[in-house]
Amino acid sequence: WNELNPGKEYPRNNDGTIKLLNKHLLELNVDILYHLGLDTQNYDLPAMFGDVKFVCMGGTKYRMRDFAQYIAELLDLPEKNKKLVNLTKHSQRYAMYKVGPVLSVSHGIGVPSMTTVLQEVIKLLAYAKVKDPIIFRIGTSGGLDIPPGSVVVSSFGLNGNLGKTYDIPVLGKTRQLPSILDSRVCQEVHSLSADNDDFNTYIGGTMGADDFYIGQGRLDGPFCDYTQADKMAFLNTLKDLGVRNIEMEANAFAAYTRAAGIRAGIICVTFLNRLLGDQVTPNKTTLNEWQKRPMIVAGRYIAKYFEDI
Ligand code: R2B
Ligand code: URA
Repeated sequence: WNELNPGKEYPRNNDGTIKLLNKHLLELNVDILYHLGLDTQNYDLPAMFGDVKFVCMGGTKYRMRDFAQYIAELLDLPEKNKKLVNLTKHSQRYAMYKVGPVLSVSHGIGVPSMTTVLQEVIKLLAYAKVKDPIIFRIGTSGGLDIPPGSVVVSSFGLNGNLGKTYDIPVLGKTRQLPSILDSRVCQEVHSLSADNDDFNTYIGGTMGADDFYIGQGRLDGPFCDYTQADKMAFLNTLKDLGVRNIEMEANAFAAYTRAAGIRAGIICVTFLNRLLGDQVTPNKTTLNEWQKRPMIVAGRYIAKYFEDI
């Protein structure tokens, strides 16, 4: 009973809308989505967001604005010639842009920041009566034994204790939620990698660490009491478990989207090969160029979806 959603894998209503597994919400006259700067009383959420099909989340506000702009051009949407509006602007913590059927949302660094806005996005999708949405995380990471600039499509999430769960204390006891991602979405995204891309796209597990330095086995943080050999042993253990990259949200993102019954995928570029070092050395131009790769890969999936229907 550790799971928030112990029963069906996808708790959906018959029409594909999201069923929120929380009966307390029925007692609220108005639900305030505090970090999104929206609520169920002053906003017509079905009118504003009912046509959403994809939500893409990523760390920074600027990257998610760029992504929205990229999608507007890719899908040839009317928004491509308009100035994009940050829909969360009253709340200031995050940014959210809507271009046609795609929502582009920033989530900050790390699990608590990401899960806070993700949970409000899940409620938003439910209140807006969005049908069968798919959520992607497009992000950055450190790779394991693959060339920097490669893209990884995650097949599962792993926590810092090498478990395939997101562990969260609830009322004084730790719950363990399985970090499972939709394997069809993962395969489909990967299948869209193109022969003429100037980067490779891999499928593999993704470790979500609770820290950038010791939490990812780095030697270059302000604290470190282990050796280079200890670090290498750890990274090689990860590799043997099928982990291809390390970032800071994957296990919780996988766990919460699954608990909500929403199909999800994680697409990250790698900025370095962690078997060769810890510092992120490429220059800004290179990193900016590489950050577009998860956008390109997610964009292909989204464009194909609308071509096929
Ligand atoms: C990847 O990059 C960020 C840290 O630099 C973090 O949000 C993540 O998962
Ligand atoms: N983001 C991370 O969390 N780790 C890296 O090594 C690079 C980007």
